[in-house]
Amino acid sequence: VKRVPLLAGNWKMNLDHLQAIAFVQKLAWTLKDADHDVADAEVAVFPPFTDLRSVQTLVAADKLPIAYGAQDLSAQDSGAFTGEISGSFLAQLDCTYVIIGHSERRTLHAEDDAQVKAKTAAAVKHGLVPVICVGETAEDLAEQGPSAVPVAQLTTALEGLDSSADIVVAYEPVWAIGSGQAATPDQAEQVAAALREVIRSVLGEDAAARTRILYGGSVKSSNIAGFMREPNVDGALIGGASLDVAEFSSIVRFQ
Ligand code: G2H
Repeated sequence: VKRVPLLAGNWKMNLDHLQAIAFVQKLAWTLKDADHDVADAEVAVFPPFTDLRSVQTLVAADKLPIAYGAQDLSAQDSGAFTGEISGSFLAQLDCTYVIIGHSERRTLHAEDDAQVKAKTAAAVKHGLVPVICVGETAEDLAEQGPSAVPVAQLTTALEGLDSSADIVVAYEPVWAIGSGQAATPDQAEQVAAALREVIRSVLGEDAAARTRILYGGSVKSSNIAGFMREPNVDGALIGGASLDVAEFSSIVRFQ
């Protein structure tokens, strides 16, 4: 199975609606100028909710080779959940993806593995591809080694999913996020291999072979190639470095 690399920009709470339009247009021009082929690497952006409608319009109007998704969703379909966003709303905006369980959600919004599991199920139910984020803190790393926490997080998130579910997994060691201190390609590979084993044992061989596992945490144009050489790393989730069109474009063209 050939897994098409996925280079995904997590904007976090950056770029308002006008900035998002300018960014996506400029990104599309840059990729076109570089003759970027989506068969070689898929490009996705994850803007704030309030930008998604504009991004949808822009991508659809010019058939841009840029996928997009949201940074979170509700585990519920609808109802009295003030401030929450349903997966059905995201599906109507033609989102392909939705990030689930980013460490900032886990830490700042106390999202636990049970919620991540419920949100993963909701995403799949609404036809969205969940980008399930897992990763250990520096403390976890010191106490339990590199794979234990991400493996446990992913095992819970995948419980009850159909083996045909289309998912993406992002390994983001918390100590590497926004710190400038990325994991080494070796470290990323070791955990990605363990996560692929989890997918194999919970969802089966086909799912393990086709599912893309991303590395995230201080990825930039100068270190992307090392990660992409690893057999179990199929792309990256990029925060800070995805907010600059030139930098993000050169990450996308990592070869
Ligand atoms: C990790 C990553 C994107 P950054 O949060 O999800 O951010 O690349 O800024 O470390």
